[in-house]
Amino acid sequence: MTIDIDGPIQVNDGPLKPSEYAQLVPSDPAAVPMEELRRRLKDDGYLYLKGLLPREDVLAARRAYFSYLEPSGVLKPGSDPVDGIFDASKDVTEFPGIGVGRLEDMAPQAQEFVSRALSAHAQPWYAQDLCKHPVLLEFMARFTGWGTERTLPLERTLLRNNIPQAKAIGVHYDQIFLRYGEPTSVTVWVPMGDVDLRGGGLIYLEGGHILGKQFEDEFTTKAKASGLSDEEAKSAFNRNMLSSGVLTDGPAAFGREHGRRWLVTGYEAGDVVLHTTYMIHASTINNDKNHVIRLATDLRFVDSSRPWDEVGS
Ligand SMILES: O=C(O)CCC(=O)C(=O)O
Ligand SMILES: [Fe+2]
Repeated sequence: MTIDIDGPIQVNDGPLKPSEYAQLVPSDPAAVPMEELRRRLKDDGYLYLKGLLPREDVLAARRAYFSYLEPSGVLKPGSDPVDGIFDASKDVTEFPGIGVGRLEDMAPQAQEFVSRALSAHAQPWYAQDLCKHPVLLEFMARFTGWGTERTLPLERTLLRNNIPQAKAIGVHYDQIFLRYGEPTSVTVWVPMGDVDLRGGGLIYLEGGHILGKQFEDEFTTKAKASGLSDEEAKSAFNRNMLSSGVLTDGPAAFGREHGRRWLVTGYEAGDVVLHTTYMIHASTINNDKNHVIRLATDLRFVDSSRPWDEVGS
């Protein structure tokens, strides 16, 4: 990876040293055969598809989102909503992320911001036009081999805005949140807009899908050894992991502890990254020099002919 000319990549527990990260490797969906794309997801735990979706369709959703949130005062006055520029004269704590604290305890402006960020999930420009984008559905049906009938996008999605400097999601793998389903679901992370290398993008632990599976197996073995049934082991796992929802908040220390690098990149609208259910990932702190708010969503696809997580969070 090239030298940091623009400052370090920041995560929750500080900067990553250049030796602690490497490039997330892109794949061109128009040029690489499907078999090879499948092999990459299986072998690497992730598949970073450049330009899968039409850029203008992703930007239309970004524009609609920020127009919808604009009344909360989050955007720089006079800026174009599609750019999603944060009003840097305001304090980040005035714009809490989803799930941070209780609505009724917030100031009116924060309440408006969070309520809009939540109700955005139900708007047609998101729930239909983006989440059910025909290019995405068609690609996933072919890629998984489940076909259009069985390829089910879960209604439960998480559309997250990352305001500059706000805390990022900690280190986790998604099976933690999908515990009641088989581990065959695939997450599609969709950046909704361009994300600078320092703009708060998702990062993946090199070989993280193998480590995630090890965590899971070790826990299950321990739970079984202590006499728990499969179901009891699952709910013990939930209690254990979901108390915070993540393995740890700090990617830098986690990477060092496990002797692995984080795979990083800047993203463009239209890119998506698929990852498997044990793949370990986190987000970086949004340090975008132009105060661009990072917007992205996690979409999950399951085989509807198999048991899948209908109850989890
Ligand atoms: O958008 C983020 O910061 C986190 C996304 C994520 O964890 C996922 O897509 O599984
Ligand atoms: Fe995740």
